[in-house]
Amino acid sequence: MKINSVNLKYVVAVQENNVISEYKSVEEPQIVFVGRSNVGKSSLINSLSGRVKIARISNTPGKTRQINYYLVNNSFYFVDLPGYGFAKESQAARNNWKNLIEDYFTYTKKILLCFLILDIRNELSLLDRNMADWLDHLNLKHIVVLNKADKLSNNELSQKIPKFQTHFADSRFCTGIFPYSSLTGKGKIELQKIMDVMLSQ
Ligand SMILES: Nc1nc2c(ncn2[C@@H]2O[C@H](COP(=O)(O)OP(=O)(O)OP(=O)(O)O)[C@@H](O)[C@H]2O)c(=O)[nH]1
Ligand SMILES: [Mg+2]
Repeated sequence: MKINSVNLKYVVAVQENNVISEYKSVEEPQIVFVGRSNVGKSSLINSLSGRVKIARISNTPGKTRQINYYLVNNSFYFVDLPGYGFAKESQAARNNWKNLIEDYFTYTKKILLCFLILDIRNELSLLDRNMADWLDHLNLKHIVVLNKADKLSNNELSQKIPKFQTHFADSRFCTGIFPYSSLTGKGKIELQKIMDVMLSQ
């Protein structure tokens, strides 16, 4: 897939506990990026887009606290969801996150694919498990992206990847698990091919 243009088109945020419902009007097909805070969702969007700075990244976890819609090639959206499991967050903020995400999945009809992003160095957390189960429950195809693969040696990678494969072996809608590095571009060709297939269907 050749990406010619990527533009931030909509931002949906929580205000005073009420979710702005603009996303209900976003009808175009969407590829969604979900995962724990700081795993590299925004970096993955930048990497796949070939743009260094389209999605904001930061060393401070919890950077993306709203839903950002990036229009790609004027035809579909990359959707950057706020990360879960951000430790320094109030209960109210967590509830807002939950409402926002639940509404997103409830009202968005054309989700082509989800990228569930994990940090390959970490174990699968309960929150990751819940998210994966939820995607299965919603009948949403998802690809597990084991990001930050540049942080591990080849030997460590060959031990880690099968462990994650075991975790997702019973998942009905998980259609692939790929190591990735937004830093080196490892795995990019594989994910591009998957997106091409989804977009052509
Ligand atoms: N080494 C390495 N660092 C990465 C990679 N991807 C992201 N990072 C770093 O991880 C940190 C978090 O990246 P973000 O892309 O902001 O993560 P996020 O998941 O969007 O975070 P939130 O918006 O807070 O949920 C940044 O310091 C990135 O530079 C990667 O593949 N390799
Ligand atoms: Mg982010």
